Amino acid sequence: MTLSATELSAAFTARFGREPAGIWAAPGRVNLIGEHTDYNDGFVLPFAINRSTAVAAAPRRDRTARVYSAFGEGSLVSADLNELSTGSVQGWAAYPLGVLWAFEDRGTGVPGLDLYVDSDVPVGAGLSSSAALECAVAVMANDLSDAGLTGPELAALGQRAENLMVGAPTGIMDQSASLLGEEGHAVFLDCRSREAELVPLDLAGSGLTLLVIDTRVSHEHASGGYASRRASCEQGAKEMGVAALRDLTVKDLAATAGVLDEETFRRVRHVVTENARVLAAVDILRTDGPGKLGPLLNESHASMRDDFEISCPELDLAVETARRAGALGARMTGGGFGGSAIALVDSSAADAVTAAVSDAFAAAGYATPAVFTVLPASGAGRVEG
Ligand code: GAF
Repeated sequence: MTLSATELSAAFTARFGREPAGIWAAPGRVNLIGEHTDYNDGFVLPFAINRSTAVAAAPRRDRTARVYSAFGEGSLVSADLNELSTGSVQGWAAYPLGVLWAFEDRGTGVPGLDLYVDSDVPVGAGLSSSAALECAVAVMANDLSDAGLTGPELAALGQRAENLMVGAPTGIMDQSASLLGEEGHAVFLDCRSREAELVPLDLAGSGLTLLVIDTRVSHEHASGGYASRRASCEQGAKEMGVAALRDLTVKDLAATAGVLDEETFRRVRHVVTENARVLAAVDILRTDGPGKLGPLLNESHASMRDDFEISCPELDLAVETARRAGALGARMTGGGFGGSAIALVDSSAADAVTAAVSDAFAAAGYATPAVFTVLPASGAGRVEG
């Protein structure tokens, strides 16, 4: 959130003419490793970041939901809770109103609401600004309706809002990271069983910095690329006779090559090897610590660039330049086709890597990237004070 709790409360009052009942916030996420594995029932290792979306809220006596976002020129969207149905809201308000719809749709009634949204999670940067907004609304609605839903249940509601109201066929990773994250930890999630485990990720204590390089190339999950990769994975699983690509191991790949067409084989190879890399990364974090993750990050990027084909020239330049300037490892993070790369660096090299990436982008004629540090932070909840 960009505003303090006091400022957000005052902004709510200025907009709606009364005090909010409370403020709730949910973080964006960086995915350390495990890309496009979540909707294949696989493994992911994201962490909640120290950038969040906050919602000041107060219940209303009627069935109206009004949601205001200060983002851009500011906009207020109003809807009748009784009229919400899949696809009935367009634009940014589909995320918050989609969550309220998902509550109602499962039989958990929510009150009419006034909401004021504030965020410092960059939009379109692959850091899950959408999940942050969904999860902030989800924890708020959970509290104000006394529903008592668990983090995994709220994550599923956020995903449902995104799939059915927004129309983006995304998986469960982002909402899980935003809800289940803890300071100093990554969230190791089995997307089939939905079991989550916190794995220590002590960057500062290891003398490391994790840089996010936002290429400013915007991505859009509701459009073609993401959905077509998901369709290829489902096709591959079907042709291999498994419920999901999670059921294939690296040893199965040789046999797979003879069955699938060349492109589907590469899509499948990415998911199967990426799952293995997540498991290896968890082992490394538990034994050697984050300083040894570099090679896995690099392999993951190559797999996304060459096999899954979801990188872009700006992401590749960010990753290659960061490595040449001394990063231990780097990869694109998130859904791809733009957004951000991450670079794991010795803290002493952070400035040099940042400068090298900025220079390389200028030399290539690309927009100036935003390069900043993130830390593993706590998940969504009520903001005190
Ligand atoms: C996006 C989606 F929302 C996630 O579910 C996940 O599939 C990710 O892309 C790729 O790993 O963030």
